[in-house]
Amino acid sequence: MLEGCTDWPDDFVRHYRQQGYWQGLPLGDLLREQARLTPDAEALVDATRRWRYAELDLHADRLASSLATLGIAPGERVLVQLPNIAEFFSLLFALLRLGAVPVLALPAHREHELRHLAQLSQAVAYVTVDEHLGFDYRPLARTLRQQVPELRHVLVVGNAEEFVALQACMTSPRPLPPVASRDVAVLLLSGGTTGLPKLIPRTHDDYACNARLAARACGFDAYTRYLAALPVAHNFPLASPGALGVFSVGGTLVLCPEPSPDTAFELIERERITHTALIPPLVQLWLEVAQWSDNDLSSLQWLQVGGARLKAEIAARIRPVLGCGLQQVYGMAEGLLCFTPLEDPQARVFETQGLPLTADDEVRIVDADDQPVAPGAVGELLVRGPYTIRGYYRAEEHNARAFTADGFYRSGDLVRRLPEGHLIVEGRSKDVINRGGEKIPVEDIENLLLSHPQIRDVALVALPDELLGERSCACVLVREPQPDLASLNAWLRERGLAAYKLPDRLQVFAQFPLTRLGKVNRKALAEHVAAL
Ligand code: OOB
Repeated sequence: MLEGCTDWPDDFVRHYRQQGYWQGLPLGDLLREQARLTPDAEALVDATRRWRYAELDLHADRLASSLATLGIAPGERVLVQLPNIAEFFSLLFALLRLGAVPVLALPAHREHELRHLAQLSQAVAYVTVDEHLGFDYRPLARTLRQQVPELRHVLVVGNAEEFVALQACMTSPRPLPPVASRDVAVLLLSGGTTGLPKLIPRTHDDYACNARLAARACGFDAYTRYLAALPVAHNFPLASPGALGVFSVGGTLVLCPEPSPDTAFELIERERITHTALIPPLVQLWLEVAQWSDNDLSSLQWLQVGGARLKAEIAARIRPVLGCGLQQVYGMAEGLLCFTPLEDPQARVFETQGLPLTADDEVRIVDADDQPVAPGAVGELLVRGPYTIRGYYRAEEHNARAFTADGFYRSGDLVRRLPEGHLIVEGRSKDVINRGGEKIPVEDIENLLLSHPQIRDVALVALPDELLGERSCACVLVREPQPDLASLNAWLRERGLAAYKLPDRLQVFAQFPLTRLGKVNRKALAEHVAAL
């Protein structure tokens, strides 16, 4: 296994294989197999292209050969920052076939995030796009290359300027050394941990299991036409079941460049979309617009919603307004996925976040002393299973806290379980703000703010919000002259922070309320600001 990753103990490996969770096939073969079975079926549609399975397969092979010729070797990491375009998938499968490991950054990430990811992963290459939604990624590539000299290659989709054009990497396919299914396939970004964002190593075996079984739980088949409205670098639209779930059954993936209802509704109508996935604030937006829209959304069968808690009142409006069923999804890039079963009664679907995907997802709900809570009581969810990691990448110290001695992942989510096993997410014990599904790592932003000359101390807290569920507020002790929110955010942008992490609000304090242990009392701070 890749150095810096934690493997499952042998008895678990045996069990997961015996039960058929791990099938011993590298993810690159998932596409190969589909291309063999249904070469002419439509695999992928984006703004300008329609690729059949055989074409996607060939594009991936050619790109894999070109990348090998460039000198990218098995096990090396490649930082990938691509929007929802066809090349995301030709590149993903190329890297998987090569045994090189993609590090999947989001299009919204900027210098602050990318530098950290490149350094942590010791990436040898960065792949991006010329422009997307009005942002030019090439200056970012230049800065990154200066700051991270280990980045030997920069490849750009579109007008590459001084960099290598990805579309020119098209040598004829040649045989590549085999890839082991037990090895790491991708490094995903964690949404929620203390300190700087962590990388999540997902193996071929476990990630294929994730996608294949999720596709089954969601009723995907060869007739499924899935709209990827969320950025496909995220685990939800990528593999839960998302794109990889679609490919595992020979369905069609339609890539939406951005999730606005205007763009998405056109595609739903034109492409006869059957399934899509959203985070809760987008559901509200879609519901608003759908009431006035002329688009025909009648092909839509299921809307999957996850990433943050969906309010029951909003859940109840989905069928009347959009005309499709709701499936709640509670998941995490670290592994565990829960889905409300398709046949569940409405009340259960509105009120719960579903059942764990497999019988071998071992869920424990514990109190502050790691003791099981009474049935039905709220506690922290700990989980272990065939597609839940045993450790973050190169994070030995953090892993000692984030995992129990017997290998359970501490999710930091507060949940309760109904007698039938459905989980309900009630809150959180980890230091993350969940801004409508987008996760803000509190400590990272606080450290950045502490380096501002006018800020003496800071606590970033979550405030309740109608639309997003939570918004961020920077509570600060300042030096004169006091900064205002606009100047502070301009300063954070200059440091290359992704826009969704910028504080929504700034509140200046003379002193912070403290807990009895002398720590900043974040709860009191948040309550104080919310009441202002
Ligand atoms: C998904 O993955 P991440 O890694 O961005 O974030 C995971 C965290 C969870 O630990 C939980 O705190 C929160 O997001 N979350 C939810 C939720 N789904 C995720 N909180 C309440 N209700 C839900 N339905 O967000 C993710 C990954 C795969 C599928 C779906 C979501």
